[in-house]
Amino acid sequence: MTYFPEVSTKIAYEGPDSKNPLAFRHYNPDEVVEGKTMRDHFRFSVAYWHTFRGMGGDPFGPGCAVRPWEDGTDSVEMAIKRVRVAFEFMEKLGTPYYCFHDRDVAPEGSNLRETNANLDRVVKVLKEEQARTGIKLLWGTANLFSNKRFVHGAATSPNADVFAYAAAQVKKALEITHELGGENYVFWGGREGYVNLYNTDMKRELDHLARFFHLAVDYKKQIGFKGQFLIEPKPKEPTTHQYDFDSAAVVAFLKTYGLSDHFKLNIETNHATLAGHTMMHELTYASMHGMLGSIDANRGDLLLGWDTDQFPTDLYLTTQCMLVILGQGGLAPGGVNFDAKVRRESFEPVDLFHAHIGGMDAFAQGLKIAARIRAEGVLRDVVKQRYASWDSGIGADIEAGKVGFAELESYILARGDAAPNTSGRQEMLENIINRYLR
Ligand code: XLS
Ligand code: NI
Ligand code: NI
Repeated sequence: MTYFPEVSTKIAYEGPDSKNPLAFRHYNPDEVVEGKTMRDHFRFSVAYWHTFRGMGGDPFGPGCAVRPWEDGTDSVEMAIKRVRVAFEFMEKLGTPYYCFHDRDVAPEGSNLRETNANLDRVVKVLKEEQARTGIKLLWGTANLFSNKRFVHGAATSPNADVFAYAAAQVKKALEITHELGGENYVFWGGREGYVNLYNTDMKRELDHLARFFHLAVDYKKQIGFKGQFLIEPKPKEPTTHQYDFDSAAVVAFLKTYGLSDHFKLNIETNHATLAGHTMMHELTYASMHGMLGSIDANRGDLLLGWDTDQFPTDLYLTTQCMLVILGQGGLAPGGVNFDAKVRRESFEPVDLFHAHIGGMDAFAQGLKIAARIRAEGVLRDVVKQRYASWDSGIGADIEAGKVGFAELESYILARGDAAPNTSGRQEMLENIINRYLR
């Protein structure tokens, strides 16, 4: 049985000159760049929710995706069939990883016990397909935002029962992620934030969120789960203000509550831009704290102000991502997860292939460009030169903590003024980047 007859064999690498739209032009899994294969650089992952559950609905109309395998039910049988579809797709595409929310893979029952039993039946099949194909779980997560019980949030709900429910749900999600050999576990705070401050005790909600994470850390230890915990920042949507606003807010939160040893960050492009940052900013901020764990690769639309989750195709973006990722020596055990969906207008199954191929190729090209920039040291030398005043003399003394305000005053009084500044050369640097962009 094949669910994707348009793609008869595995998508192959055909090189930059290929005109075959169902081939890779840059992603060559075995090609070694900076001492590592492309497969290991990216650890590409498919997002179960968008690719196998997304039907293209938007606020103005229902989805119109053609998915011939769907029977219109939300049964466990359908969920199991969908697992076979998913693994056929990923095998043909050649992505080594996937990610899911508990509720993407199995339907909810009428109570938690039934829901968990549904999940167990599907997890058995996921495990079977993982063993058959060698495809692995990059991360699992719990959907703590769709069900109406989470209307006011989960760990930050004003209702303590909802906190308890969320804890029970994450407990189970951790168990199945562990069972499936998941390499990470993600917390994205779907409705952990507020819509207005008139009805919100922000301090109490943040304390609860921290308590929730401490409980998760405890349970992780208890079951011997060794995967990396990740928090995925997002500034808003669905809430007006989401507590995990951006990298800086998450790092500060983790440090405030004594959690920073247990978490890293999963950074998503479209969330960065919603926060008014570039992806490069968010990655750099997390990385400089040793906390860049994984990325959700996508992009927003320049003209739309919401989380459109488009597939990444911009080479400036992927080059910048790879500069930061190479700069910290890689992402493992994290990876590059396509938290991205095909446009509503791209409704045929084969569009799922075109979308992922484009994203993988854009990242592969970004990797090759970033590696060339690094090999020639153009940016490194510029940065080093720009901060040269800190390498000796007064700069070195300040960094070493050897001087105070009084000594600095004497130093400047003796010189009369600060040494002249040098140009930032932004335009020259942009021109240099363009030289590599091919
Ligand atoms: C939504 C988030 C979500 C997380 C997983 O905006 O990106 O999909 O990645 O819960
Ligand atoms: Ni998102
Ligand atoms: Ni995401």
